[in-house]
Amino acid sequence: MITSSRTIEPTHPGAWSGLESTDPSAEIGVLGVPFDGGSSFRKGSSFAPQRIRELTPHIAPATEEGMPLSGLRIYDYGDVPIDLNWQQYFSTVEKRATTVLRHPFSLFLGGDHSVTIPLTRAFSKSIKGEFGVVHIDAHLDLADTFKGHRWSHACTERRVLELPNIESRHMSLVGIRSFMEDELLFLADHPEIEVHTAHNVYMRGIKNVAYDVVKQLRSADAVYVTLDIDALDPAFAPGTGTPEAAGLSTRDVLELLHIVFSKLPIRALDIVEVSPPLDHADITSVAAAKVIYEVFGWVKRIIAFPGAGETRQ
Ligand SMILES: [Mn+2]
Repeated sequence: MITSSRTIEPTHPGAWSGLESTDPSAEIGVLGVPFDGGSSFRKGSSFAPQRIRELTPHIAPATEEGMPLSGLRIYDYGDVPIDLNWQQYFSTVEKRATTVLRHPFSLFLGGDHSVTIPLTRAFSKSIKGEFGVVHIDAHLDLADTFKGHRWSHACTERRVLELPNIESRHMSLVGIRSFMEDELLFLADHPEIEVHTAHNVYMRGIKNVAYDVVKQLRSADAVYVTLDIDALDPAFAPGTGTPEAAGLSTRDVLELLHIVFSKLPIRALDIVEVSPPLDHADITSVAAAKVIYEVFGWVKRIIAFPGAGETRQ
């Protein structure tokens, strides 16, 4: 007979599975940006940083292929407290993110997708040379304005393309399956922007798409990845404000990230639009957490301990 001493208590006490560190030289800096004032439809993403952190004591500190995450240190800066003056808030987010970006790798937890605007502004200033963006999303977020606003979550990548050290050919969008008319006009003027629709991913397979992304961004000096959880099919991520049917699987996103992390100089990731109040049984937060822990594994292998070896095919 096999007996188990396991209980429902967390088997890995402490946030981030016990990997949390107060050492400023920690490999990973984390910052929560609980702002959902840029959402155009259903809100609730302001609760995501808290919910994702709450889940982490229950997650084993290892990758899905069994590589222990021990030795990796995570410095959590907490959340940027909400300010009712959103312009002031975005400038505080940018300032805080600048500090976090001193770590070899930064993880930002939204919030809605508008938070990527101040985050990429900080990223743009923090790197030497040109940067590129991998935007994984159901939506392009390339509107110049949306419902009268330039800082809506539908305008994120238009604002990113206004930054001084990004060329539009260094933007790759994956999982897209929703288009607005002005976005289509913008894309017609900018054929160098790479769009991989969800249909394209389904037909060609995520591996081929991932290698196209690598090819597109290879000459960038640093890469920022932004993951809108609505890139996933609502079956995998129902808890989000603007769901779109017929999306990517969690597996697609993990395989895509695995390839781009191993081939491109990725220095930061944000995960946005997880909305715990709209979720069911934490499916969406758990998907976000899975992605985060695999990213931790890639950071350990690629940035923190490059000799740790490859465990995946
Ligand atoms: Mn989206």
